[in-house]
Amino acid sequence: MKLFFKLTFIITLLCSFTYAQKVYKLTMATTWTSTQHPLIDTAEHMAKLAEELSNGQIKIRIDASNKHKSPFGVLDMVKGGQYDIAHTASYYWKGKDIAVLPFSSMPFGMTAQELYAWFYNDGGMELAQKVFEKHGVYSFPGGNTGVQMGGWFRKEINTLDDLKGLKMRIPGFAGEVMAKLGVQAVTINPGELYTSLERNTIDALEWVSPSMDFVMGFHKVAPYYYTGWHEPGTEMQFVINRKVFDKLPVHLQNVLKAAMKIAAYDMYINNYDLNALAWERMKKEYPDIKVRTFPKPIMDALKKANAELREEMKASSPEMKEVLDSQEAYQKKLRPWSEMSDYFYLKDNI
Ligand code: PYR
Repeated sequence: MKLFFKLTFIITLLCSFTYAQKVYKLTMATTWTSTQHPLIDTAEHMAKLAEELSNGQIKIRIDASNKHKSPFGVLDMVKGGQYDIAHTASYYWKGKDIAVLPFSSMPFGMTAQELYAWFYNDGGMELAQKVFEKHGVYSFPGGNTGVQMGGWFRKEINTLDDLKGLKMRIPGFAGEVMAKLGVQAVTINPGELYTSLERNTIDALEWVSPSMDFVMGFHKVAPYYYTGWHEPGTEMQFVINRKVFDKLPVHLQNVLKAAMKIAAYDMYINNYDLNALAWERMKKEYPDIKVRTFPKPIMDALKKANAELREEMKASSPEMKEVLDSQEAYQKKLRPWSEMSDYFYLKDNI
């Protein structure tokens, strides 16, 4: 009998070793501060999903930028192994590599649905891995803002001359386009936007749209709120250190991919809701906000500068050419359907 109990004990012990699941503790740095919703929520949602879907095998600790103090250093920190993952936006790395720009958003480019279709159905994801390989990371979509507003301006912009010399926070390709029209375009990290506008370090800025702009209070300093042209569907980004990802068991790699995909799409949906609610409140509580669209000569000049810049960038980087050509061809293929569906529906029902 004693022997029977001993054997049962040994078998139970062996079984528990066999089935004990290794826990993988990962770290994530965000470009956002801990109060920048819904961006920070997307990072947290992804971490929670990864833990739940892996049955506790993945645990991700998140450090927001107020902790690690380097909002625009997160790509380097993931590459260098200080963090395993970052939640950020691809276009912040344009100074390192121009070919990263189209993975966020391009002026007059694809909307959120179109961009997601490109990522998942037309090779966008594979191109992202090709471009980001030299940066030591894998790159995945990290949540879309939808169409962004053109920004907050202290003064009304009536002519091209009004743009000349204007110091504006505007990241990505749009910053380059604005620069062609004489704007002094700068990229200021998200944690310092309000102070920069309030202290006149800049004359204008664009951040996102009502969901994220309202809480920042920009309307108290710069009352002109312009409609968008420059970021028709901006995709955030998860980057993961390649060595860390490659070492994970395949089922956990798949869990992470699923968690990122769900978190990204959930942000897109949630942000739509948050935008509508915030805009309703803004109109009611701050009727002095003046919504404007850039006059046609300015829009025409922006389109011309954008087209010229795209050709210049293609000539300067074969990788940028490959990504832009792929997006251009796909946008051309999708637009007749976008017109037939969303455009005609909304045009007749607003
Ligand atoms: C921006 O940095 O402007 C974003 O839209 C995230």
